[in-house]
Amino acid sequence: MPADDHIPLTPSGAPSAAVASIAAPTISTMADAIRVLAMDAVERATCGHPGMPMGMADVATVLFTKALKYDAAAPDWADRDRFVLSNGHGSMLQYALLYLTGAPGMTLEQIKDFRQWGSLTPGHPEYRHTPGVETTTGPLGQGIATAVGMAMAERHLNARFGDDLVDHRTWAICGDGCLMEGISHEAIALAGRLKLNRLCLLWDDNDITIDGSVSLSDGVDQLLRFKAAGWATKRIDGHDHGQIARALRWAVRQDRPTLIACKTKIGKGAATLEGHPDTHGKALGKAEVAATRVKLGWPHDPFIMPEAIVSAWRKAGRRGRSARRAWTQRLNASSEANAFDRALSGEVHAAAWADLDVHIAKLIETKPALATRAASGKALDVLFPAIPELFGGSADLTGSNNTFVKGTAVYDAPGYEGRYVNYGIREHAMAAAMNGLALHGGVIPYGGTFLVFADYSRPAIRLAALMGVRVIHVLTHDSIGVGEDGPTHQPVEHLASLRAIPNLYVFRPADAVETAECWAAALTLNASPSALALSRQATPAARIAASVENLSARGAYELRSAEGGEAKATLFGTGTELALALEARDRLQAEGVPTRVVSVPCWALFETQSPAYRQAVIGSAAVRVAVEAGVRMGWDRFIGEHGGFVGMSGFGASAPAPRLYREFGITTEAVVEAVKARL
Ligand SMILES: Cc1ncc(C[n+]2csc(CCOP(=O)(O)OP(=O)(O)O)c2C)c(N)n1
Ligand SMILES: [Mg+2]
Repeated sequence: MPADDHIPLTPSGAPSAAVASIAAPTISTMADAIRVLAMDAVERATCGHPGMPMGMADVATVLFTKALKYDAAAPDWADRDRFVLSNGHGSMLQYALLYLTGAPGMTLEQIKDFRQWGSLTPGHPEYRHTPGVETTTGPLGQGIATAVGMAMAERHLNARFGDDLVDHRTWAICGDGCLMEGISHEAIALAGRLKLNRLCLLWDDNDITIDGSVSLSDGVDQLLRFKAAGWATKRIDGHDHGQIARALRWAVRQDRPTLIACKTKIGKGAATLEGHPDTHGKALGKAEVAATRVKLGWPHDPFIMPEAIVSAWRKAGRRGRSARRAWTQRLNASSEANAFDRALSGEVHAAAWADLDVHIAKLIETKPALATRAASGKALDVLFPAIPELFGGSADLTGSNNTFVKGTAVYDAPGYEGRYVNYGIREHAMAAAMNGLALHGGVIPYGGTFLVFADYSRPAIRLAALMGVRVIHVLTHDSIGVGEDGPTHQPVEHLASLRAIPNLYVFRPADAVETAECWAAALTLNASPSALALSRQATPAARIAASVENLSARGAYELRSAEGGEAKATLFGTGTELALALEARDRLQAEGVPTRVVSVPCWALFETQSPAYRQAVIGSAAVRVAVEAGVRMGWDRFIGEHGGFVGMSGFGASAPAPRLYREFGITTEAVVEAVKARL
């Protein structure tokens, strides 16, 4: 770490003298600039969270002026340190830092427009929206687990490309709320087990949450908790710049992840409200703001930043420039440059598609009856070696999820070269860590669990969709086909509830060919997460004719046309129930009812097709029936209000799968009957 002490430290908590500070900015006056910006922006917006930015201004100032490796003008520099604000309600801390250090586009105007339509300064930090924001935060705790994923990616890419190209850290700030959320438990246990020593968590230990004192609801010894999970811990005064700087240097030396408990006062600097929960989530008010200016010795009007302070901050924002230039030279000289750039671009190697085509051609020829989870495993056998960025794992269901490709090294300390993560029974942290892996770049994460437990990952899946990151969820055991494990393990509403998430592509392939196609489609969707719903039980081959096109990527397509005249009925099906639709069609055809079958592996992709294509696929047959072993919600889009639906209307039960299908009436006969009743 370059020694960079051009900015003098001031004694702990010493109030800064306005005039002197402007002549020679100190850490104190630079931190006060954050405080004032946060307080004024919230005041102008009439809403927001001034307390956290004011409380953590000192820690953030020391971090950004002395430890963080970054070049504010180049927020996409691949070897930058990552900074995550897990307690995203403190967004003004991040915006103030971005403005002061000189991040692209972050002007004072943007700060004035805090929380307004179209500004770069939304209520909570949003990835893709604001250059320099590494991840979307706001749902407390997510940022911690996302940071774990970033730190995981860094170590893996370091193993692959070496110190010359990958050698950075992940710093995350979190609050009491983040630490109370269950996801923190999963995430810190995983990080501790993996000995992610490039990860440092700075806890805003202010003893305050919205309802009042932390002690109202929590008495955990957090240091002990982190220690128990394998972290190194330290407690400091979060307003003592010397202690902060020493703690950051200490963190860098540890052989495990680090927690720095920064004892702070929420709303530090506020005239009368310092330490008060009222500073958490509302504007301080005119009188308090004025009194705070006096207390801080800050004579400037709102949104007037003294030249000297801005210039000291801009200098800090350039601290990493020479390191970045040296890095660029190393990259240009490296024999790995192409592979590195390609990995970071997220582009899938063309060879993978060729290999997958061969695989699909073989499946068309051999027509295996396979569980789609097994078909997924076979697709991965082809894709994994061809795409060195694929980075898999499972939440302790590896054998069930078919996520492990034989011969793959497991990701672990000290080498981290492996590409398979034993996430443990931690669906939520797995999903959030996968977000961090994808956000970091250079890897394409996928991870497995049962579809029913997607509920445990849902908040992170939602954030992936909101951020537009490619994360692939392998969700097996996708219906009552689970069988004997019973209704706790049988998803019924999950397809509908996942399909409701914008920008999440839910795939439910019907056979081995569709499964391979869905994998290809998911990998191609590089600004969206995907969820592959896969069966436990075997299902016959539905796609028996070769096709040059990836038909699943259309979302829905006509699999069998009607014979002997215009179609009187259209049957829609997904996953293992498509086979029932196909059998029902044969029976109806035999009885003289021309019937077509439409396979619907991905609703969301279907919605992206042209109106003419969609109309043609839905067709004009008078009778429309859908079959899916889940709830009806959403299917009226295909079958209309009067269409027939063969599926579930309540929870499942514990019994062998064939019996369950019979008992719940999801059968070929039921599909045939649903058609006949409407002819
Ligand atoms: C998952 C989740 N639950 C609830 C909230 C609403 N919320 C925002 S901040 C907060 C209190 C957080 O306390 P702390 O992290 O200590 O923040 P501080 O007041 O110290 O800034 C709550 C409950 C949220 N953002 N996310
Ligand atoms: Mg707090």
